[in-house]
Amino acid sequence: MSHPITKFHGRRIVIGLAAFLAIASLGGTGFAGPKPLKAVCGNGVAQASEACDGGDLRGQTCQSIGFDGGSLACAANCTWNTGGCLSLLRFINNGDGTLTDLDTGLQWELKDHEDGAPDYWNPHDADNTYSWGNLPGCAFVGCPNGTLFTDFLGRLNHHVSDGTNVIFPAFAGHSDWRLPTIDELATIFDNTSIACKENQACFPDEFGATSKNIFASSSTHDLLPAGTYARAIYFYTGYKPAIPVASTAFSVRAVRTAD
Ligand SMILES: [Ca+2]
Ligand SMILES: [Ca+2]
Repeated sequence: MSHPITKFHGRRIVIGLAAFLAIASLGGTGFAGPKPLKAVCGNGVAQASEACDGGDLRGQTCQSIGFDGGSLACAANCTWNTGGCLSLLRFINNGDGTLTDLDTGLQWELKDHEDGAPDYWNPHDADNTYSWGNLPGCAFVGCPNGTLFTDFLGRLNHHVSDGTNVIFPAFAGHSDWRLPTIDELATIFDNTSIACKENQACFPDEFGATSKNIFASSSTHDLLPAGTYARAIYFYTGYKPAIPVASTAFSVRAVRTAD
């Protein structure tokens, strides 16, 4: 006949062993060594192939993954949300009324005083328009004697020196400003810019104040008589018309090759 207390103790031992085996079979005790955790998107911990999870960005920022700056976030599917990151830098504003395009190495003139009223004392006034050439007095058909050259570029490149010291520096310290070729001008037509969508001035947003009309290039068209039509771009559509060089309707944005 068994003792009641001994019998009670035996049951406790059996129940405890069963519980141990049940837990061990779930792999949760660690007795068999750590097992890799299955990645669960949404648990706030970036695991395995998850780029991120919730607030766990793995220590990354917009800049560390190649953007200029801004706020990096994590999307619901544990991939980067770069909507708050700043786009990659293309233009540098030089702080002297110009900006430099790192893609092309061209330095562009910025415009100002966009108010519908031209001011020819200020060659940077966005509302000014000029003629290209073939005006009376030309030594050859289609010569560049329009106000683009004699007034606009003349003012930008005006430079005074006593032979040793610069008395009057040209615009932004350079006297090699020129009209862009048609291909150079086309590199800054940007129909994805906010300005283009809002008011059809299809320059990159970094360019700010501007006309949206016919911009002259230094290139002439092959329409005859040769040299009497300039190649130009309508900056509200991107269309490239041939405009008689004697027209006074040309807007202009000067360019030079950056140092
Ligand atoms: Ca996770
Ligand atoms: Ca103006």
